[in-house]
Amino acid sequence: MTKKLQTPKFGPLSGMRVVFSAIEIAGPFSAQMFAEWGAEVIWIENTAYADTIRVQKNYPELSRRNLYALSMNIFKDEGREAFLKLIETADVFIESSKGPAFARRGITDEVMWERNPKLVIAHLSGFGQYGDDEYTNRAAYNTIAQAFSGYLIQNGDKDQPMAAFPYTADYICGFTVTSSVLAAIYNVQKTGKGESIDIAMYEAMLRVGQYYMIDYFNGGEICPRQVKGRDPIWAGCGLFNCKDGYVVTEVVGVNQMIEMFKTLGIEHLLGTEEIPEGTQLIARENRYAEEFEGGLEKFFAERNVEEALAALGEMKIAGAKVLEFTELEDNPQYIARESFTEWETLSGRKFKGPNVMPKFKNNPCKVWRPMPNQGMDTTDILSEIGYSEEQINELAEKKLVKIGEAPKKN
Ligand code: CCQ
Repeated sequence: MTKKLQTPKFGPLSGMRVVFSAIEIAGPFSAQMFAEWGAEVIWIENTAYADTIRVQKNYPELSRRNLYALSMNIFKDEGREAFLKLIETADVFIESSKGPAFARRGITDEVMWERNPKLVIAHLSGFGQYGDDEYTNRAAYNTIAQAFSGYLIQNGDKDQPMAAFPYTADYICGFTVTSSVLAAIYNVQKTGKGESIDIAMYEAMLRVGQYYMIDYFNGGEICPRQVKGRDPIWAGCGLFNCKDGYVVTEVVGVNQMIEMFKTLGIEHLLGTEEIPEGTQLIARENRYAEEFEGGLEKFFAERNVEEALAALGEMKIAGAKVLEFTELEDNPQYIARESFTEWETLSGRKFKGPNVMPKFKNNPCKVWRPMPNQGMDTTDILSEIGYSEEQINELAEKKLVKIGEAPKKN
C-alpha cells in the first residue's frame, strides 16, 4: 500500500516540497527555514556515511527539526533513478558540494529539468559552479568562505584577524539560499520555467564585508580592525564597561548627539567647525572623537548597567546590556514573544531551543517534528513516489538505500 507523508498544514509555504542534499550548517539551515515555514522538506543523506552534523552534541536536534530523512546513494544505478523520480515531485532542490559535483556525476540541471521543468535548483558551494579551475572544485567551510572573501581580515583585533563566530558565513549563506530560491519561485509562478542558482559562499560573504571594503576600492583606504569592541570608524558606537557589566550603544542622530554632548558636559564642541550643527555621527578621525569617547567611557564607568540604560533611554539613544546565555530565556521580552520553545526528541528527551523565526501573523509556523534518524523515512518516501515494498527491499539489499528506525524512547 502506498504510504503518504503526514505533513501538517501550516505556515506560508504549506504545500511546497523541498529536497536537499547538504551537510553541516549552511545548506541545511536554508532547508530547515523552509521546513519551519511549512514546506515538506526531505533531507537526503549518503548511505555510506551520515551527515557529519550527527556526531555533534546538541545542535543536530535544533537544526534538523521538522525534516524527513531519506538515506540513498543518489548517483548510482537505481538510486539515481529514484532520486530523479523524487525530483519530479519537488518544487525546490538544494545541494551543497565541492563546485559542480552534480554535473560532474551526470546529474546536470538539464537532466533534472527534463523530469521537472519547473524545478528551482540551488547549488551551494565554496567558490561557485564555474570560474578558475584552481578554485572551483575546492572544499569549503565557514572559515574558508570568510577568509577568501575579505571578511575575515576585517574581524578580530588589531594584533590578529579572527573569523566571526559562531559559523557566521554558514548562516549568511543559508539565508542567501532561501531568499534566492524564493525569488526564483516568484518567477517560476509567472513563467512556468525553472531556475538554477549558483551560490558561492565567498560571494555572499563579499557582500556582507562590503561596508569598509568599499572605501578601499574607491579611495585606497584600509579600515583598521576593532579596538576594545568598538566600531572601527565611528566613535561612540560599540562596547563600553559599566560598573557591573558590558553595554553597547550607538550614539547616532542629531538629537542624540545634542543630548549626549550635554550629558557629558562637552556641548561647547557642538556647532564648531569639526562638529557642525546637525552632526549625526562622529568619525574616529574627528579631532574631538577621543574626547567624546573618553567622556562616554567615564559616563559608563560611573554607572551600573541598569542606570546606564535608563539614562540612554531618557536621551532616546540606542543601548543594550550584553546578555549572558543565563539571562536570555527569563528576559520579559523573550517570554512575551515566546522566543524559545521546547519539543521532544525522538528518544523522548525534552529539548529547548530558539523558536521559529520570524512570526507570520496569518500563517503561524511551528516545530512539529524532532530530528529524524538517518534513513528513518526512506520507506515512506519511496513508497509515496511509487516504489513497492519489494522494490524498496531490493534497493536496500543492493545498499543503494538505508532504512533507518526510530530509536527507542528512554
Ligand atoms: O562550514 C560549515 C560548518 C562548519 C562547522 N564545523 C566547524 C563544526 C564543521 O562551520 S557548513 C558549510 C559547508 N560547506 C558548504 O556547504 C560548501 C559546499 N560544500 C563543500 O565544499 C563540501 O560538500 C564539504 C562541506 C566541504 C564536505 O565535503 P566532503 O567531506 O567531501 O563531503 P560531501 O561533499 O558531502 O560528500 C562527499 C562525496 C561527494 O563526492 P566527491 O567527493 O566525489 O565530490 C559527494 O558528491 C558524494 O559524497 N555524495 C553522495 C551523496 N551525498 C554526497 C549521496 N546521497 N549519494 C551518493 N554520493
